[in-house]
Amino acid sequence: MRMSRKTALITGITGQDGAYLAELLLNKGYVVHGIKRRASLFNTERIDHLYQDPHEKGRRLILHYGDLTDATNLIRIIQESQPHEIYNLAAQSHVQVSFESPEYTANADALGTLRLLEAVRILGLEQQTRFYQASTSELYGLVQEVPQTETTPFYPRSPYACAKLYAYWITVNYREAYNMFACNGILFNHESPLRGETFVTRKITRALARIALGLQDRLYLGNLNALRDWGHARDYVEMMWMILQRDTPDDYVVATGEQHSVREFVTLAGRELGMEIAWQGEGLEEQGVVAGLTPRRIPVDGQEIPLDFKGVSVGDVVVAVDPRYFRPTEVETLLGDPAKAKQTLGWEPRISFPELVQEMARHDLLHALRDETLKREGFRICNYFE
Ligand code: NDP
Ligand code: GDR
Repeated sequence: MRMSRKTALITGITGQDGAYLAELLLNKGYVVHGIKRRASLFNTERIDHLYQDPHEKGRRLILHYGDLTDATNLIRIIQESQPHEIYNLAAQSHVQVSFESPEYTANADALGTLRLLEAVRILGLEQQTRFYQASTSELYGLVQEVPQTETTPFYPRSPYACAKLYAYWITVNYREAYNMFACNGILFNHESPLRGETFVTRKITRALARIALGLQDRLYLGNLNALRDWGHARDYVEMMWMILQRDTPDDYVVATGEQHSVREFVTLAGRELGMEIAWQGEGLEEQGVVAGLTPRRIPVDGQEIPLDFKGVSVGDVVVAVDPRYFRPTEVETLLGDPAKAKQTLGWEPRISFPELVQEMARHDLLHALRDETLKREGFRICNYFE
């Protein structure tokens, strides 16, 4: 008997989570449809390894141009793909940027979710299509309870969080009003080598790797005291899938239950790259100073990258505070309690905080080495006809 394949539609497939989720679902045998935005440059780098030529027969990854701000386009894509599962990961996901583009953020993150849910309803797919909404620990904002659970009251602190609050409740509302299998995953921060370069973890590993190879002098950061519950995106996308495989729809906190400061992240990432960073001064004057360097070879992807610290010395200030990265209203501390996800879904994060930092630091070291080699060696086009 021929088993029919499950079909999923991922909005935000070109983002960090979209890339990991697409890979996971393809490995599970799904046909995966993804929505990508039209851009003036290629924007599919994170999923290029999964790409299948449109001329290939039986291809299981199909990309559609689309945008969460365009309802007719969403209706057409859902009609064409007839998904069993929709994962709504698309969003203007940068908290600080949302203060600069609040209306766009509300349009994409809040109304975009409504447009998808309405599209499902307009097409009469309420009982066929399951819906996952990428909700966020930013909903807790000014935290009312520690640790945060599914019942902790929300107190959003940014236009991003306010938009996501609407998306959270409209998902619950469509579940209750139309009996849809619609769920929220309230995910705490999750990172990886695929993380966008302007989120703090990736900004740190990328900058420290470049400092270690003499490509950059200093890393400027905002609030070093911010505390986050950081997990690995690869672990978290598995939870998204598990949430939609249950018999009944529900909302779940996904977190590690462990908290670290931005400063601790810097210290650990520095250590991974052979740089001991000591902290001195306070507030705006606080600085991260190189207190020790350990030249060594770091194994990355089967290669050994030599670290001889030609461009950096003990005593150099490599981290400084720049108030431009402060937010008008900050989320100082987040710590999740994933007990419900663990008990109900049997979920356990597999990748520890030190392992996450190590993977990101090593990945960015490889990238920095590529840039450094190009800078040192230059690029010459050979004349094959000589
Ligand atoms: P990214 O910023 O890496 O990816 C966002 C994706 O959304 C990209 O594919 C982006 O496209 C796409 N996108 C943005 N605006 C639109 C739009 N108007 N129409 C269609 N697509 C759009 O985010 P993450 O992968 O980290 O996060 C995935 C989701 O989970 C987001 O909704 C985020 O808010 C939420 N979330 C993330 C957490 C985290 O720690 N990573 C924690 C909790 C929630 P393009 O590539 O073209 O920019
Ligand atoms: P966050 O992630 O706002 O939690 O949202 P981000 O990495 O941007 O900030 C985390 C904390 O670090 C502080 N910080 C800095 N942040 C950035 N980006 N750049 C800096 O230079 C810097 N210095 C200090 C921030 O103030 C903050 O306290 C992420 C996004 O993925 C959201 O989409 C998601 O919903 C939440 O995580 C959970």
